[in-house]
Amino acid sequence: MRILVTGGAGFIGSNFVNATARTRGGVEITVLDAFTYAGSRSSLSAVCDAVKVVEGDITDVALVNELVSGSDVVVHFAAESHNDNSLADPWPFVQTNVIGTYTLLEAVRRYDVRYHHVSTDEVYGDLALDDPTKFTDRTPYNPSSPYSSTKAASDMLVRAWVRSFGVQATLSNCSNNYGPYQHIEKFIPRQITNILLGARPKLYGAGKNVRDWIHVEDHNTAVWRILESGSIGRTYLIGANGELDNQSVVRMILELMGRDPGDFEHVIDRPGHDMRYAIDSSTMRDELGWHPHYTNFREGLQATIDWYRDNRNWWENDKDAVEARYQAQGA
Ligand code: NAD
Ligand code: TDX
Repeated sequence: MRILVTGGAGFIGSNFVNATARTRGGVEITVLDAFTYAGSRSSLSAVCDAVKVVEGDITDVALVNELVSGSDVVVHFAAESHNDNSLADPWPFVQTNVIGTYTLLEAVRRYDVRYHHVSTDEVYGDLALDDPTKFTDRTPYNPSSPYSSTKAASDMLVRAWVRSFGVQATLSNCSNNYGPYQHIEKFIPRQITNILLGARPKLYGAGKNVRDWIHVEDHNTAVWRILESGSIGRTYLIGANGELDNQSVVRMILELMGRDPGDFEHVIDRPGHDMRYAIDSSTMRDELGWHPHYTNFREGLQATIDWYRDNRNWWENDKDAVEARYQAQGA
């Protein structure tokens, strides 16, 4: 199988490429990545001999056509992925998430190539803290931020290309991922690296917002299960029953790193901040027989802390720029 992985140098994509190269000998992997601030060659250093890496943009029609025509499957991870950045400057989100997805869809349509679209639970908007329901594939779309609205738009394009043109596509909407190689602008790595450098973790607002955490490797085993057994046109929700409020996560990180669990600061809240995400992943479990492996969040978090402690050279050159961006936002 020849697989084209867009965004394969980012957080989830690089974990997908590393795991695939390690465990699936018959798969020929090509990565297409623009190496924005979020992409890193060093995330692929363990597999660089086994993987072809192409630096390029998913909106480049000629390049996308060339790479898609030589592939059996496309797995589309590439995106602008950070909500805070989308509030500061939405345009790259429209360009990459909407036009980029459109460009890939036109290519897989032309060359009749199987396509999997990686999306987010944020397309469903948010839930109240006391809402007993969770997101399902029947929950109406109601995105809040420029980021989530462009992901929602890209999902709609995929569904239309399936129905109108018979494109062989599946979709997945996953909850918040954590694990190695996540950019330090994101919540968990930002707090771990702050503590490693002697700074205090920063909690937006009161910190009562809830995220439904899943280990990145579990997300990726689910993507493989969908590629192998999913039904064309279907949307699969991926989650691991990992709901926790942000303040509890910060306290756990501090405790696991041997610090006072109350030693964090409250900073200005994110505008339009979604309150709670929660995924009902029973279709993945009951129909596709997928189950998450990392069911103990505390253990997964400890391993993630150890990874950032042991791989300082992977992140420390980015830290000043990331914190300068936050400081400009008051966060
Ligand atoms: P990331 O920001 O870490 O990585 C994105 C990658 O895409 C980077 O390597 C970047 O260089 C590349 N890229 C960006 N624009 C590009 C372009 N125009 N052309 C080619 N490459 C480009 O993101 P991530 O957290 O790994 O997320 C991957 C996917 O998973 C995204 O589609 C995201 O919406 C989705 N997702 C993420 C999460 C999460 O918790 N991180 C949860 C659910 C879904
Ligand atoms: O310093 C911080 N302090 C803080 O309290 C940061 C960076 C975040 N937060 C809060 C905001 C959120 O409630 O932590 C929570 C998680 O924040 P992010 O890591 O920015 O993730 P989120 O906005 O939930 O979106 C993530 O999950 C869904 C990914 O970035 C998206 O790509 C994915 O689609």
